[in-house]
Amino acid sequence: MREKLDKLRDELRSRIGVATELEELEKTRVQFLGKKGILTMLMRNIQELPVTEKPLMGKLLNELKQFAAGEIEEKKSQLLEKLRLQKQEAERIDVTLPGMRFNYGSRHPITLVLEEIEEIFTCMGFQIGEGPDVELDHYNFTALNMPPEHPARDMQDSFYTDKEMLLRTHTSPVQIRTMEKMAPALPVRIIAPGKVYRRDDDITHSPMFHQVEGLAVDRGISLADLKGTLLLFVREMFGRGREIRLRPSFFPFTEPSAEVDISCIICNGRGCRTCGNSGWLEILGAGLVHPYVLEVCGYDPEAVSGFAFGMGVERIAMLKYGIDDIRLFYINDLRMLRT
Ligand code: 2NM
Repeated sequence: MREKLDKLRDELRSRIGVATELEELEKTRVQFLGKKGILTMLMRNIQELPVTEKPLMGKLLNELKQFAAGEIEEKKSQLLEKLRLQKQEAERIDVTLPGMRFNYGSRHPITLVLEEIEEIFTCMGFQIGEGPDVELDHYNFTALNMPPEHPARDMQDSFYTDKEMLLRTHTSPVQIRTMEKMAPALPVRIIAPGKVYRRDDDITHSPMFHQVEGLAVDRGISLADLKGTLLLFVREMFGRGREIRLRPSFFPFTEPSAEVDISCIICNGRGCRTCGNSGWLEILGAGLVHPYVLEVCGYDPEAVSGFAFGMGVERIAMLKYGIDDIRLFYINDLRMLRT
């Protein structure tokens, strides 16, 4: 019997020694210590032994059971520790690996140019004015010296929403509303940035685009004030060396009126494809506010005068960023938003 226990102890030792998995170890435990395990059975059999052997065998068997339980428990914690280390290794984070790249948001070129124009004019003392995109034709046309029969009011050119309302075709109605509200207070110095709408669609025209218009009204405002203001703006916007020239033109709401050119930002005036070999780029319309417009708005054209100008934001952004099709601004091409 003693030899048998020694053999069992050896077998247990080697079984535990080779066990590499928890399941394997558990199987061994059940085989030796489970309800029907070898050691449990032997314990029961002690009843049948001669009374002289019982105490010794009982003692030896108990020792073996305790030994088995202790060894198995120890091996179990070794295996658990091994598993824990494996798991930790597998989950280890390499903090030296490059991080995930985010797609940062950025501002659209139209927004950038708009903000740049606003910054330049607010630094010169202009306020920013706003108004509705859907306008009364009174503010969009009539007050700007375009009476009901005027050709620019053609249904073919504008988006009317009903008989006397339309999507504004320029931001001038903001200037009209501002003068109307302020009159007869002086001076008026505002710019009106925003969306405007015209029935037009090709590589240089979009049915919705952005304009900034400016207005200054005071006693003694002259063409010289207009030219000086625009020269300052152009040199801030396009660079110190820029020149401008004013060519006579016509708008119903200004008299006299002018188209304003800047020396070509590509060739510096020498002549290139962008400026059509002329050395000049047309970027603004301007003039002295027509006496009729001042009068409609509540100012005395005998006592005050004003200059006004307007520019297309898309056209400036196209020149500045070398974009050749206006529609590229509106198709949500992400390249527009990468710096
Ligand atoms: C332009 C050209 C010339 C203009 C005139 C006015 C107002 F309301 F004061 F009469 N606002 N903007 C104006 C003048 C706009 O855009 C090419």
